[in-house]
Amino acid sequence: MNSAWPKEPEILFRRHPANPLLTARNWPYDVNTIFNAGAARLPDGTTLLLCRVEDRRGVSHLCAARSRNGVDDWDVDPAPTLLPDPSQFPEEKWGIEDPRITWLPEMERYAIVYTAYSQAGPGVSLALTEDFRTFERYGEIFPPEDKDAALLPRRIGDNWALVHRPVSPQGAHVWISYSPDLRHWGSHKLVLRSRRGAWWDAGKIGLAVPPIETAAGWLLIYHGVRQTAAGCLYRVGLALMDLETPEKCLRRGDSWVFGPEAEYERFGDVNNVVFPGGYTIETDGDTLRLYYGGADTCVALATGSIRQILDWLERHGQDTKLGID
Ligand code: BMA
Repeated sequence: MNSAWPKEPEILFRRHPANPLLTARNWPYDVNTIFNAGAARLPDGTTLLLCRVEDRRGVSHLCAARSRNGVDDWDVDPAPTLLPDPSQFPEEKWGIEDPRITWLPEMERYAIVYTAYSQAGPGVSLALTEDFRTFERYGEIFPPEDKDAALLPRRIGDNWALVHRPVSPQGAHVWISYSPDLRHWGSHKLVLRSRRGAWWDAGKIGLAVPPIETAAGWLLIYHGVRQTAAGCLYRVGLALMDLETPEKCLRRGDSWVFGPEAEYERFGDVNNVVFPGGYTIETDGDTLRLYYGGADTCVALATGSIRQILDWLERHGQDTKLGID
């Protein structure tokens, strides 16, 4: 057989047999759906998922679930952990969504970057926390329309770096911006363009989980959206950014590496969506646990090997700055 035309796709992410891990049925109070969680491994080894919870008005808030093994026996906060606060932050009027969590060693706190859904559209907001019980809100750091944002865990040179996805009439591409203090942002650079035409990531792309630092570069797991006659298809692809100049894309995979296949990914409030928002790394330093929303209705888990993912990018990635369009 010609190895250039393999019969089977290379599997980089394997679904956990316990999927879906969390649904509205696991919730201690009445909600519509649970999905799109950010993730953190706490110092005692506990996995914390900060889930997006949509109430029966359609407005979202965030709620924490903790588990010793990151798979089952979840201890869900008995009431919302972080509610929209439109009296102080009017940009949160229609809810807060899709958190991404980064531990900042310099601040000794977690940064939660989330979507604030305002009457002017979705923007990017930031809060810091030590314990996921009390939060210091920084408010909206990027105005609408912007979302799918996460902080890098350390400064690049003197500045913090935020990967995000502003939308312009020219498209929805991934950008990086820099700040000395997490409040004032500038030096905006285009990182990764959505492709065009028939591509799986044509039109709209966005950062999935916070960039993962590896010896080869920042591993960027992103989602791509394809519009079809039956609605949108959300899939996941890979890119690699330079460690000290993260706006520089070193490699970008052509094909998606994870897409909606299981029933809980194909059918839900929004069909055909896999939407990773958080990851943890197992103690072997290689096994990646990717937590993702399925069909805007549940939280699920897939695991992969960082070594294998980087090897795939080496073999299949295009050596390109901005990708093919
Ligand atoms: C995106 C975000 C996600 C959602 C996805 C599919 O625009 O709003 O929260 O999972 O659409 O509906």
